[in-house]
Amino acid sequence: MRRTTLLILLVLAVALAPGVHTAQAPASATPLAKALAGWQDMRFGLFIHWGPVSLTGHEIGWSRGAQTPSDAYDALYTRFNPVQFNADEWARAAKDAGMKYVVFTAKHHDGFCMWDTKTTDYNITRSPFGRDVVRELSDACRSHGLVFCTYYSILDWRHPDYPLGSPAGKTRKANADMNRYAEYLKQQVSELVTNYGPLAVMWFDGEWEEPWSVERGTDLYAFLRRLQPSLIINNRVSKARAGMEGTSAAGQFSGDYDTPEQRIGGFNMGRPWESCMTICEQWAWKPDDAMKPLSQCLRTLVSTAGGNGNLLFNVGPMPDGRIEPRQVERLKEMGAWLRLRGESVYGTRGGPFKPGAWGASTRRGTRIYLHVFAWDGDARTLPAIPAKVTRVQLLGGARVEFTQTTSSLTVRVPAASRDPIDTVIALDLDRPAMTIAPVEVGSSGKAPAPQRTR
Ligand code: JFZ
Repeated sequence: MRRTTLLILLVLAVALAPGVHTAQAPASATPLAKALAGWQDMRFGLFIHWGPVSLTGHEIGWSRGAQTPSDAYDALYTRFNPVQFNADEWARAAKDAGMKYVVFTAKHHDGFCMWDTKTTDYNITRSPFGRDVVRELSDACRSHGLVFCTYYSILDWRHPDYPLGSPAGKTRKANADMNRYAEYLKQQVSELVTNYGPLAVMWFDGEWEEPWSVERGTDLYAFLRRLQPSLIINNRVSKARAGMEGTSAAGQFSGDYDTPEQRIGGFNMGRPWESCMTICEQWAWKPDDAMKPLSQCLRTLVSTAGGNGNLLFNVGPMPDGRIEPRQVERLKEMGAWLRLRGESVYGTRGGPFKPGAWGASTRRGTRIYLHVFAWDGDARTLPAIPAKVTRVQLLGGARVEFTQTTSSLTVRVPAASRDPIDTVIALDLDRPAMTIAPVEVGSSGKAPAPQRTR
């Protein structure tokens, strides 16, 4: 009897001891987990692709050895003098857009360094401009309350030690040494983290080429994790990414979050993700590039948040250092909308209704925000949820007619009260919104019909 009691106590003690069930300490305790949750709360960031290539109007990195011969490309920096560059204006543009963080191309595939680095002379301080752009931008971001992050290309088509070259990694260099290159890369990223940090995110890219490996990625990740325990590192540090979908293969080392490119990522409550997307078509500046209409910009942001992702929205500043005025204007329009509707985006999580042509939903506390794009007359019907809706309001005021049955929810808003881009409706529930399992929304607005066998 006494032995049984002791045994029970022992089992209980082991079972209740922290950290016994999971391999690590509770996720919420680590600096990384905290940083990731805070980064998810921000939801919207500015991506900036810039360098001497803006002088040509062609794509950064990719145009080397293609539209621009490599020698000419590599000499562009000798006449790069963007005298109208003003980091405060860039930071203000991000701020006015309602963005919370900035990711800047410290080094793209062409290998040119936009900071004052000791590792190579191929950097901005050797240009006629002579100013440390990463320094000025990181300072400006901090003084405007924005979080600063760097983009860094693992591949470097110009560096003699990196085995592949332009165009697009299709040529091979004779005396390359990948081990020596990996040391150079580590010195560079440690300069960025140490001299310009703490950074919120190290946004790697260019991992797909053959010289990079999971082993090198794992080593680089550990190296950075030691330098800054709270640093968020995207999945392009490793090799697990499945093309432009940007999702990582399960069980493979893949950094801290997924990176769908030029598309809205799939609904995912489990793994953090961020869609990167251009405001026009090219990453770097291109004259008269086709700019996305405001409705598309906002619906992209809201659908991303509705799928539980972040949006990293890209501008390519001009060779004189300014962001195109029409792009600044578009960003302002997004910010104006967010100033009125931001509570339905910032600090929310996606779901429970999965995004689609109908709209999207976000949630926080006991509230669900419906973002309705498409109406059926004055109505939007959605599948039932296992919660009682206690109050319904249109963000911005007007009355909403609402009915809840065992099989569906319907909101009705007259055209005059709807926002042609996104009508946001707050549903207050009798329980925490995060307890509700994800709900598929069929094209009719009802739950999709059961799959028929063909
Ligand atoms: C990459 C970069 O190449 C691009 O310039 C930009 O920085 C973006 C955010 O990330 O995107 C890619 C990567 C690979 C291909 C195309 C775009 N590819 O292999 O065709």
